[in-house]
Amino acid sequence: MINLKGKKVLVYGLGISGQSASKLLHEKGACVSIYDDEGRFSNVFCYQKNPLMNEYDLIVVSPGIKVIGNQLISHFIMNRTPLISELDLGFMFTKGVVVGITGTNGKTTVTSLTGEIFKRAGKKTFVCGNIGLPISSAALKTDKASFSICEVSNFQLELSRYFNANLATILNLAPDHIDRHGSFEEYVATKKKILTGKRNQKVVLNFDDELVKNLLINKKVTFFSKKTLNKGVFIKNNAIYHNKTKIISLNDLTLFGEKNLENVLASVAIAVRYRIKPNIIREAIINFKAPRHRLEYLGQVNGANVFDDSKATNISAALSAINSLGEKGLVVLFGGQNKGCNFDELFNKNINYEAVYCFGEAGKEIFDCAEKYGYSPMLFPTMKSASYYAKNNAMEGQKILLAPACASFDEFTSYTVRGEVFKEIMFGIYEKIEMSQ
Ligand code: UMA
Repeated sequence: MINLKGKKVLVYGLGISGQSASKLLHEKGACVSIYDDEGRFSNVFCYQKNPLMNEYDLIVVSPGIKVIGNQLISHFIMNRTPLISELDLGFMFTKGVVVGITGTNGKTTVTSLTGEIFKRAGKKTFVCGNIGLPISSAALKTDKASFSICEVSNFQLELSRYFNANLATILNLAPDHIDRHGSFEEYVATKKKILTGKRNQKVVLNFDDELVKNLLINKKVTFFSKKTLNKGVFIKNNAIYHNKTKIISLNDLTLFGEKNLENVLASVAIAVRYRIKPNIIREAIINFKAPRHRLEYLGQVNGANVFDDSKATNISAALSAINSLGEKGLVVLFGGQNKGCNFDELFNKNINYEAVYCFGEAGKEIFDCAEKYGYSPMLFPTMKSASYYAKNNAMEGQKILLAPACASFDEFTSYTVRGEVFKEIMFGIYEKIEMSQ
């Protein structure tokens, strides 16, 4: 743990992470300055109008700030001022066990479910990180007996040097956030930082993901798999097993789809590493309610079933939603802001989509790609217009799926808002809001 008393620390970026970091630093006696490129905090007394003019002992960087090409960060690197991520700061002051969960898809579900299992086992549990509660906020509440179940994003790992979770897991790896990292290789290298290689780190990896499976040769790895393995956490006789012990029958799972099966396996693999009893794990899984906007079943419109997977912000997540639902009667809504991904994979698998609606900033690119593979897509300026069209043309037997394969920021402030608006359009509420404004 570092001594921050009297140290001059600049917090860069004042979203929820920066604010939590500032509070923690203040409580630890640091002399805190803040800076945000948007300048909207310029009235706060410790705001620095021009941080380039000052010297600092430490810079704490918020996850949303892209390191490459950032003038301020380059300046501090040149000056040899230590830079750490908010994740590092929070970790340094977290007591007890830290479980770090990363991967391209499923992080939030695994973090929530694992948290529920640990809580049910009577452990003092903090569910934190990218899921919404910054680790800096949870840190000072932890003690030796605590378990911090922390969702870790590649953004948080980018500048991280000290985060060393007692248990680390990478759930899966597929192209995502290429716009931020420059290449898939760089993205994978960033994710891999969660596996510090320290001797006592427990590691949980996905045996079914070739890239993840081969990341580490470590005796302490626990693998999880949808196939039957000799040991680890796996499926046998229509049930989830840990080695020879049956944990739960697949018939008792309440989460929907193949991807969620992987998520449950991952949470079980984490729980068994801390010797949580099978009946506790089982009860937690049965009582778990899936986080919103992840292949969430919304209901029926004109006999069509409607699903919201607004969280599917990359190709692999969208494909996994499609695989879970099956192609019969599938009407898909793709679009938003491209994160540097190539859309071919959505169309080169011969999936028999009933209709493809493309929208937003990346709409034309997706539309062209779909046409290239012989589909007859339709192009809409926004998700809202595509959703209205899907609703007005909904028919019995269809499955209308919002799985955009893109970020939401061209039209919305987050994937959550996108999902809410989709639901509101599909079920009428949004029309009322618009009309009354
Ligand atoms: N800012 C700058 N300069 C920049 C970029 C941003 O000054 O170049 C400022 C903005 O003006 C704003 C602040 O930074 O005032 C925003 O900070 P931030 O983007 O780091 O966001 P936070 O509010 O701190 O939220 C972050 C995560 N957001 C991102 O990583 C973009 C949240 O994940 C996370 O829940 C939260 O910390 C708590 O840990 C969101 C996310 O989209 C949900 N994550 C990505 C994902 O899941 O794919 C990685």
